[in-house]
Amino acid sequence: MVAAIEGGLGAAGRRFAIVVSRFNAFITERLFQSAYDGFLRSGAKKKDIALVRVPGAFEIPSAARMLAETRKYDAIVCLGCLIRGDTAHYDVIVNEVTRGIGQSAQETGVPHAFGVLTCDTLEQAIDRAGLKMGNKGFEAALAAMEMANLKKVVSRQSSVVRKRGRRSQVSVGKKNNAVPVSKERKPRA
Ligand code: INI
Repeated sequence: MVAAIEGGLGAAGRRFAIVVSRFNAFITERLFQSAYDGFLRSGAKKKDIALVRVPGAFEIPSAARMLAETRKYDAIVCLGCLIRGDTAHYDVIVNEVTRGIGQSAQETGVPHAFGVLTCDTLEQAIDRAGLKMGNKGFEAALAAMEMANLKKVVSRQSSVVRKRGRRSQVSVGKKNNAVPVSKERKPRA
C-alpha cells in the first residue's frame, strides 16, 4: 500500500473567502448557504469566512484574484451559475470564467474551488443546487478545505526537507573539517 499525501477536511483555524455572483441568485444563494454551512460544520469560525458578491459569473475570476493576492485566505471558493440560453453569451463567458479561476489559482498559489454551475437548463441548475445531484456549493467548500490543508502538509514537508538538507551540509562540512564562513579567520594583512 502506497502512503498518499492528502489534505484533511477540517476547516478549524483556516480562513476562506467565498465569491458569489448575483446573476441567477435563486441558484447561487443556495450554493452559498451550503458552502457556508459546510465550513461552519467543519470547524471554521464565522469571522474567518468572508463573503464577496459580484454581478455575474464573468466577474468571479477578477474578484477571486483580488482576494487571493491579499494573502489573507487559505482558499477561495467561487460560486456562480451559468445557464445556456438562446444567445451566445453563455459560450463566450463559460470558458473565460473557467480559465480565469484556474489562472488565478496557479499564479497566486492560493487554492481556488470551482463551484460555478454550467447548465443547459434551469432544471439542471436546481438539481445541482441541492435537489437531485447534491449541492455544488458544499462540494466546493470541501475541495477548498482539502486543498488548503494539502498546501500546509506539503509546505511543512518541504521545510523539513530543507532543514534536513542544511543539517547534512553542516555534518558533511564537519567531516571535511570545513569551518563555517562566519567563523573563518581573516588572513592577517
Ligand atoms: N452571468 C451569469 O452568472 N450567468 C449567466 O447565465 C449569464 N448569462 O447567461 O448571460 C451571465 N451573464 C452576465 C455576465 O456574467 C456579466 O456579469 C455581464 O456580462 C457584465 O460583465
